[in-house]
Amino acid sequence: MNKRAIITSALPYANGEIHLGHVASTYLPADVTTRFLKQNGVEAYYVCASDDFGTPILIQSEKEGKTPADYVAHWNKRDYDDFTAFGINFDYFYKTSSSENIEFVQDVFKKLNDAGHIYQKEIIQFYCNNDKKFLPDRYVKGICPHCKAEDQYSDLCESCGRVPEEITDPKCSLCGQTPTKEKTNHYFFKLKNFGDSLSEWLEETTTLQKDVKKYVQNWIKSGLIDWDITRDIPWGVPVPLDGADGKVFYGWFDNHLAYISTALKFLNDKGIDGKEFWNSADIYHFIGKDIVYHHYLFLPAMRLGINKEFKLPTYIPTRGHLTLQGKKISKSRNWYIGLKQFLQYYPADYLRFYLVSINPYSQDDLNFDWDDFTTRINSELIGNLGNFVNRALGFTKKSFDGKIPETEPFDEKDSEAEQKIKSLATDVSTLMEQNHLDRALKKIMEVSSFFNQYFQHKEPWKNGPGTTNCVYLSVNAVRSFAIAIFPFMPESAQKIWVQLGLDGNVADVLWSSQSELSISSGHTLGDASPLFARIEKSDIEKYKKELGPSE
Ligand code: B3M
Ligand code: ZN
Repeated sequence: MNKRAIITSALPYANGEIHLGHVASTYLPADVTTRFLKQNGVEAYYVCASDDFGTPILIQSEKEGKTPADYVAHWNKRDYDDFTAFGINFDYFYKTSSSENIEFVQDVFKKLNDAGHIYQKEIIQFYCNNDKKFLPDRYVKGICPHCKAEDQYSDLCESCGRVPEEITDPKCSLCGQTPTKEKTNHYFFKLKNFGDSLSEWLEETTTLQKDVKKYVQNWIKSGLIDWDITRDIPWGVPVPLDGADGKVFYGWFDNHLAYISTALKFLNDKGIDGKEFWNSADIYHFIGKDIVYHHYLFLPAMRLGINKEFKLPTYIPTRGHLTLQGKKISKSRNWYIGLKQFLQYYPADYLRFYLVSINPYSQDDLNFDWDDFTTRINSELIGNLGNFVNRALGFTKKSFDGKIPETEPFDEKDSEAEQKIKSLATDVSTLMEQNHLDRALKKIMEVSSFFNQYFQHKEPWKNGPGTTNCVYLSVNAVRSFAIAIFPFMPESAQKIWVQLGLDGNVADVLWSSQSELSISSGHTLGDASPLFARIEKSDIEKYKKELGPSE
């Protein structure tokens, strides 16, 4: 394992609240991974930033009568607060509109320009005579020229995932009228130049997700197109060239560079050589499948274009979209659950447990379902893990006054239980290292289920032979689970830690130590308190009714 890592997740647009769809595919898997790496002694830093530029943000700030800077500052703070309440533990959360990022982006642009990867071209821009404005990106809808899907935005086809060069049958997405065309000068990045080097990089980077790689390779084979990287709007990183007055970079030119500029800012402020760290670390960019094109082509091509001055990604874990009760999430149709709202219903760990459980390391979509959520929390989290913790600790409290008794020679069942503890760290980390967070969590739950059966089989309440072994092994298993579940459910892990009467923070305990039986005879447990509370069906029915159009 590389002893250094930088982890990022797709930067949230500073343009609205974080909802369950956002956290499922990127922020939660990134947070779980970072916590796991830190437990393994890796110097890992999770950095993120709000994505502040772009046309939609400008328009929205105007609508609300705010300056764009004030508008994004509001969402930057709100998003950060919501993430924090959900246990997303960024080492640093910054913004793409930071002076450091602006300077960095301009610097990268100059280097690309000097290396001959940039050219100017007069282009025709859509203009809406009704709305009296240029219509970049999401302001034009039409038919995708690649896959012929209808009703697609001009900056990204949601059906085939490609960025259409020119959309067919364009319509203004604000008023529906057919726009006219106007001439303007734009700067282009020669993405076409990078076909071979991108292919090579994909080929040699064996840590990248196989299924995603395959179709990106196909895109390259079918021919890349150069990329228009400027816009005629007053909100963005200014193009640092004479004669480019009033032009700014397209948001997708500057936003992913904030992964680097934010990491540099954070590391340099800590007194670490940021660039040296970046280039010796494993680089993880967690994303959702809708931005594969940007992260597997634009981002690496730009780093290749500046001679790999900053290392290319080691991992780009890509996951599918979350649907809600089987339907596509939509804010306008009120078919979504805000993160903040959800956390008023249930603790963060319930949602973390559920979303990891249903989220494979693949691009398959996943579905949040209130009934499934209830079942998984009540019968798996509470019925299995919570039940075992309560039984093991509760019984020790009641029958041994909370003090771990002396053991006797182990019988076969005891030895099997001991072996489960000893192999837990490796069994789970193998899956974690392969990004199979869902399977890793499932593995822990399987071992917890084994211990429930073990406890049941031993019948310690009868106080027969082997009772003390059962107590000793069960309490040690509880300690192992606390360490193992920490990346997934940090709050509950710490609660268990305190109930075990152990000092300090479970966060600081080495991952491998979960395979030790380090709670010895004579140790006294802390105070017990209920870990989880069951979900009531009646509440769920209420929450279901809050979705959809309000009558
Ligand atoms: N702000 C959000 C998205 O398209 C976009 C991500 C930027 S990552 C550099 O999911
Ligand atoms: Zn398409």
